[in-house]
Order: sequence, then C-alpha cells, then structure tokens
Amino acid sequence: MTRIVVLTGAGISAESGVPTFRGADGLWEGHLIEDVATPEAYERDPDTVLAFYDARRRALRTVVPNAAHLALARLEGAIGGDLLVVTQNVDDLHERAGSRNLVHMHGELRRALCLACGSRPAWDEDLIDRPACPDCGERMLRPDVVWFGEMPYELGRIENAVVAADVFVSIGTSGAVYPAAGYVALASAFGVRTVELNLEPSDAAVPFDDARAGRASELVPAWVDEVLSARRAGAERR
Ligand code: BJW
Repeated sequence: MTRIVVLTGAGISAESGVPTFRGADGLWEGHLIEDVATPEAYERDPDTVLAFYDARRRALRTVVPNAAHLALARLEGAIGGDLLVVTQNVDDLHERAGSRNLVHMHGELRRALCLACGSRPAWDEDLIDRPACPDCGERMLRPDVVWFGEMPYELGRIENAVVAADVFVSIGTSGAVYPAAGYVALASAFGVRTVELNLEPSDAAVPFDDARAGRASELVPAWVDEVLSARRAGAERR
C-alpha cells in the first residue's frame, strides 16, 4: 500500500474564493501577514484582530469546496488511512469536501481558544463582544489559529507520517512559513518521493522530484486519477 502525506496551503482554497496570503489579493490590506498574525499584534490591538477573524469566519459561509478538495476526499474514500492531509489552512473546506484523516496544523477559524482554561470549543459566532467560554465562563476567547512564534498543532504526528510515507505532495503553498516549508527537505532526506502541485513553482529549499504548474482544481483531480489507476494496475498484477 502506498502511504501518502498531502500538505495543503492557501492555494487549494483560492479557487473557492478564499484569498491567499502572499498573492496580489493577499490579506490584511497593506500589511504583511508576518507583521500582524502575531500574539504581539493581538495584545496591542485585540479589537482589530478579533474583527478580522470574525469577518473571515463569517466569509466561510459563502464559499464551498472546489474540485481539488473534493478530489482529496475521493482519494481518502478509496485508500482510507493510507492518506493523511495536513493543511495549513484555517478554513473548513477539506472537511466539508469529506476529508476526515486531516490535521489543521495552523488551527481552525471555526474553533476558539480560551486563554483562561486552554479549552478549544467549536465556535461559529463572533468573538469581538468577548463571549464567555462554555467550559470555564471566563471572557478570554481568541481565535484558535497559530500565529508567528506559536507552536503549530500535532507536529510529532505530522513528522512521523512524512518520514514513513512513500509520497509527499505539496499543494498550493508558497513554502514561506516553517515548519511546514521544511517538510519537503525532511521527506527527501528519508527517501520519500516529493511532488508539488502549484500555480507556479515555489521557492522550496530542496527541489521536488516532480513539480507541476497549474490550477489546483485541475492538477489535483488529475493526480488523484493517476494514483488510483496506478494502484488498480498494481492490484491486477498481484
Ligand atoms: C495556487 C492557486 C491555485 C494560488 N492553484 N496553487 C527564520 C527561518 C525559519 C523559520 C523562521 C524564521 N523566523 C521565524 C521563523 C518561524 C516562523 C516562520 O516560518 N517565519 C517565516 C516568515 C520565515 N514560523 C512560526 O513562527 C511558526 N511556529 C514555529 O515556528 O514554532 C516554533 C517551532 C516549530 C517547530 C519546531 C521548533 C520550533 C508558526 C507559523 C504560523 C503561521 N500562521 C499563518 C496565519 C494563520 C492564521 C490565519 O490564517 O490568519 O498561517 S501565516 C500564513 O502563512 C498562514 C498560512 O497557513 C501560512 C502559509 O501560507 P500559504 O498557505 O503557503 O499561502 P501563500 O499565500 O504564502 O501561498 C499560496 C500559494 O498558492 C502560492 O504558492 C501560489 O502560487 C499558490 N496558488 N492560487 C494552485 N488556484
């Protein structure tokens, strides 16, 4: 069985209408994401940060998964636990497409993080009015997203999966943010075949074995078809 780890970034959701971070339509109008997605920015001006994430959480209601998200869910339907999707995205388009074996390493817009008790309740409402935490009652909820300088989620699980995989596939990410940007080098060091599907080749520190340029909505379904026909051919030979 081929074990596959897929890393996704903002590019996979771009065709659903979710803006990327470093493209021409980048977020935070006039600000670098590196300057504002930090705990320091939140301490300095929590209302601006909460309002920004409230708006993005509400915007999720207007977007739907595209052919790339659906293709990954189709692949999981066919190969089950042999596929792990690791997303840097805080949207919920992978799960709405049907992916279940999924890690949100940079957190989730539809979850809050309580700074008083540490709980991470599912959250669909605005945070700007300082609602009470459903677990401890304190009014110290922030978005459950990972800002610069904070530790991403489930790094041990991700790294174990990358080094044990047969194929590592990077989809729609610029490779500008670590530790995710380092997974191609980690995979290569362990002899894992690496594939990139991106609008344009990223600035990866280590070249991918196979780099394909184009839209995720076209490249991902085609790659999934390839994987599934290779598995069928392998099964027929056995
Ligand atoms: C398409 C497409 C289409 C478009 N089809 N493709 C110096 C060296 C190394 C590291 C550091 C350093 N200084 C500081 C660091 C660490 C820092 C870091 O990496 N900084 C960099 C600026 C250098 N990292 C951290 O602080 C992280 N934590 C950490 O390191 O903890 C310590 C630690 C970890 C591990 C071991 C030991 C210690 C935390 C990083 C948190 C990132 N958070 C954000 C915000 C999340 C909340 C929110 O959404 O608001 O996460 S920043 C932002 O960037 C977001 C994204 O997940 C992340 C990556 O962006 P992504 O997805 O790649 O998007 P883009 O826009 O950059 O690229 C889109 C791509 O899509 C492009 O390539 C397009 O071509 C493509 N595309 N349309 C296909 N249709």
